[in-house]
Amino acid sequence: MNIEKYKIEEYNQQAKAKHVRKLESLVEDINNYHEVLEKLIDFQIAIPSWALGSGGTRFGRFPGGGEPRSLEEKIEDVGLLHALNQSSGAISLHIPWDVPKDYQSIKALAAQYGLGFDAMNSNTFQDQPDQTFSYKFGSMQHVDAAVRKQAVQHNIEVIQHGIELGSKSLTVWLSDGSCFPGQLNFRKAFQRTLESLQEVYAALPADWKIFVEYKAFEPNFYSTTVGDWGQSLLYASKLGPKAYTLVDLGHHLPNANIEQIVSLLLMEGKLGGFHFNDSKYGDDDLTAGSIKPYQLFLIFNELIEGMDARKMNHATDLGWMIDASHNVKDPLEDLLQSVEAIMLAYAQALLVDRKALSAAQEDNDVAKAQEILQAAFRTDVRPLVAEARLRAGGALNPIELYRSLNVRGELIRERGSKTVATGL
Ligand code: PSV
Ligand code: MN
Ligand code: MN
Repeated sequence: MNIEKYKIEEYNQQAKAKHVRKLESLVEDINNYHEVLEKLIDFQIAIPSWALGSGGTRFGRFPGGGEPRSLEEKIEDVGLLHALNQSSGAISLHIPWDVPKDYQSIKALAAQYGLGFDAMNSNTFQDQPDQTFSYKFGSMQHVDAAVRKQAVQHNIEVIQHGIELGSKSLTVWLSDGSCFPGQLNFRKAFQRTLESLQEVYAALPADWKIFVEYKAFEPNFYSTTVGDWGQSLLYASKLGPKAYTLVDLGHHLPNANIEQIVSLLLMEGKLGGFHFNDSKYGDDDLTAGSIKPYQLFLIFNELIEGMDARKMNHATDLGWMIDASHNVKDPLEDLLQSVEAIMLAYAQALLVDRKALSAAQEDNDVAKAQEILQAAFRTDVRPLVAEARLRAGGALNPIELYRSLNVRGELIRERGSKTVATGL
């Protein structure tokens, strides 16, 4: 399915008067309006291929129908999102779920929708049917060198797929760890993992990055071998300049101060990118901004502060990606909501009066500092984000148009109601 340009324009035409009214009153108070608008237009958030179907829990799964059955259909779905919001210009693939049969035709299809290929993801947390050794007791940390070699080889294959597609990064998330005290020698596990990662690092092209994603728990519940940002930073530092830490918002212990982690990783030049999602309890993979929108804003506040201090390009110097799962919502609607929440947090953080904040901090004026942050956070920036979308050729309200065009109904008609997307 395709959403033709004229349908977006028609929709925008009838929604425009109301939008302009709201925008005008907001713009009066923003002195860097054009700069903010341009940054919003440039900002793109990659969509994970595995989030296009209904997720599930270990208790069950309730698919909604019309899910993508192939890599081609996953690209088509991201194309639909991008047509609507003009902010989802890349897809992130997970191997072996998304092995391309023909690179040229996959690349051509993505280009047709204006999409690029974001970070490639390897998978050594599941056993595949044709695999020689099991990852039951880990992959890169495994006591058996043959298992480690298999995991390294898989990652090198993932890099090779990525090179063919024009991706520039590899994200490695390892489920390695232990379930019980005594199961694992932490030092040996770390060293074996490091050696395995070094072999993968050696296979990276010169212009590639490797992102080391950390996670405190699950599926191992006693220890995780890349368990937190400290461990990830250790690996990334030992690996070299192409290695960075990746922050997935759901991978921390409760109440972790993620914005502070972000600030320090940026200071060290070792923040690589993000997996956006939200959570109340653990790695819940809920819609970004659905539970803790203030936290998302505070993270963007530190991102902008740190990126500007290092003169980094907001849009291109870090990897921005969603990593979410949808148990009860239409996955495409959920992804539109996540992208919108990320854009809103980014826009609000762009409005922070940085000079005044810095002065308040230097004066120990705690109340003033809070007033400054919350003034930005409480600004309704929805018209601003909508205006950026409008100028980029997207829809003023993507979900409203998605529903009025009955996109899901059309996908069910084309693909059927009993489809299962590959992924988790
Ligand atoms: C693990 O929880 C994770 O966040 C990693 O990024 C995986 O690659 C992804 O989920 C999908 O399983
Ligand atoms: Mn993740
Ligand atoms: Mn996760």
